[in-house]
Amino acid sequence: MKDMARTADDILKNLGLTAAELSGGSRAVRSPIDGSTLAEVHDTPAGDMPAILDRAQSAFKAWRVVPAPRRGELIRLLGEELRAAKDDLGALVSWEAGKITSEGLGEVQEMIDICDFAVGLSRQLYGLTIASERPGHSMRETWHPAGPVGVISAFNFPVAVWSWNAALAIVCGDPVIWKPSEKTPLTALACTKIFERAVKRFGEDAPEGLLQTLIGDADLGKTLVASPSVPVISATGSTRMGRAVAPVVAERFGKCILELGGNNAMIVAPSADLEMAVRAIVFSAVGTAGQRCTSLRRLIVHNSIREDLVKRLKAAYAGLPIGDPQAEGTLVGPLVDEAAGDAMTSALKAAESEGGTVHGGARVTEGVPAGGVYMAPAIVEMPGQSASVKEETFAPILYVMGYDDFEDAVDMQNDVPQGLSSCVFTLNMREAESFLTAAGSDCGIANVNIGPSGAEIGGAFGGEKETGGGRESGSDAWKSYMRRQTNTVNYSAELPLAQGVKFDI
Ligand code: UN1
Repeated sequence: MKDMARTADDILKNLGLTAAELSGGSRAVRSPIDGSTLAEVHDTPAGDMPAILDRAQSAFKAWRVVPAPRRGELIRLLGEELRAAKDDLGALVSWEAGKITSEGLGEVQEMIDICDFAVGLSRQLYGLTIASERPGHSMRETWHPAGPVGVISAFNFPVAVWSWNAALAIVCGDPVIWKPSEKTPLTALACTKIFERAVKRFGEDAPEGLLQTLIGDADLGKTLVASPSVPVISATGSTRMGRAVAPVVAERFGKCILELGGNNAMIVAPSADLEMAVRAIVFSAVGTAGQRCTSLRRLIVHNSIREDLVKRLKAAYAGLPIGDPQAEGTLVGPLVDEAAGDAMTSALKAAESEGGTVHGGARVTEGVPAGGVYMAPAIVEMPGQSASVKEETFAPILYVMGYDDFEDAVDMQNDVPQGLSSCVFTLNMREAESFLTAAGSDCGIANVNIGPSGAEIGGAFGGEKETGGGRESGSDAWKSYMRRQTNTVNYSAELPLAQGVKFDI
C-alpha cells in the first residue's frame, strides 16, 4: 500500500521548494506514474545566460584558491544534508522519474557515496614528482581547477549523475552549471536547495554561484555547450545528443566527458550458475523499466542451455509485479512517457520483421495507475544480431541470441556501436579471465558473474565507442575536472638546457 501521507506536495515542501517556485510557470511537470501534474515550474530565461556565465567565472576565481580539503568540507556537509533528505529526495525521484521506491532511495545513496568519496579525494588531488635530467632541477606535476563545469544530465538518473559530477567538480575547485533533463526539473530544484543548505552551513568562503541550475529545454543547454568560459562539459544522454555536443565543445577546444548510449550484453556460458544468472538478468533487464544506460539489452547464451534459460526467464517474467512504483512489492514501474512506450512497440515490431520471436512487450492497463505508460518487459529470441539489436531502445527489451564458440560470443558482444557495460556468467576461469583481457570485452565496464548495471561509485564509470569515452565517478575520473601543469624548478646557479642543447650568448 502506498503511504498516503507522502504526497508529492508534502515531499516538495519538506525539501524546501516554495509555492512560488512550483506554480505559475510555463513548464508543467508530469509524473510518469499517473500523468498527474506535479508542478508548473519557471524556465530560466535565455537572457539570463550571460549573467549566469559571469557569476560562474567570479565563483571560480574565489573558489579555486580555497584549499581543496576545505572545499571537501562543503561536500561533507552536502553528504550530511543528503542523508537527512534521503527519504524525501528518493520519493521525489520516484514521483518524477517513475522509479520504484527502493531504486529512488538507491539513487540518493549513490549521491551520498560519491560525497564520501569526494571528501577523501579532496585531500588526495595528487600530482607526480618526476626526475629531471638536469642537475639542480626538480620536476613535478600539479593539478589545478579547470574552471566552471557544465553538467547535462538525463531523466533516468536525475540526481545521481549530477552528484557524481558536482561532488568531484566542487572539490576540484570548479563551480557547476547544471542543465537537468527537461523531464525532471523538480529533483534538480530539490538538489539545488539541498546544496544551498550545505553552502549556508559551510560559511562565508563559499562564493555565490557555486551551483547554478538551468530549467528549460535544449536551447539553454546549447548556450552552455557553446560557452568558451565553460572549459568542461559533462553530458549524459543519448548518442544523438553527444554527437550534437561534442563538435561544438571541440571547436572551442573545451573538454567533454560524454556518457552516452549503452547496448549492454551478458554472455551465459554452459558452466554458469543459472539460478544466479536469472536473478542478475531480471534485475538488469527490467530494473528501472529498462531505462538505465547500463540496462541489460542483449543475452548471448550458449546453445546447449539456451532453451532452458529462456524457459526460466519466461517464468520469472510472468510473475513480475508491474504497476505503481510506490506500491510495496512492485518491481516494474512505468516508462517515462508515451514516446518511450511507442519506441518500445516499434522496436519490437522491427525485431519481429527481422525474424525475432517476441514474448511479452504489450502495454499493461489492468491493475496499474491510469495515465502512466506501463509495459510488460519483453524477451525477444533473435536469429542473430540484426539491425534493431544494435540500437539502444530505452525500454525493457531483452534480445536473446545463441552461440557455440566462446570466442564468437565475445565477438558478438563487441559487435555493436556502443561500448558501456558487459558481463559474463561462467565458472570457467579461462573464459572469465579472457573476457577481461585486451582481446575480450571492448566496454568501459566488464564484469564476471554479476549483471552489467548497478555499478558502485568507486570505479570509473563510462564506456567506449558511441558511449563517448568519458569517465565519471570514482578512480581517477577527477582528473577530467582539473588542468594539469608540469613544473620545472631550477635551484642551481647554472642554466643547463634540456637535451644538451648549447645556446651561449
Ligand atoms: C545511468 O543509467 O546513466 O551502474 C547511470 C548503474 C548506476 C548508474 C547508471 N550506478 O546502473
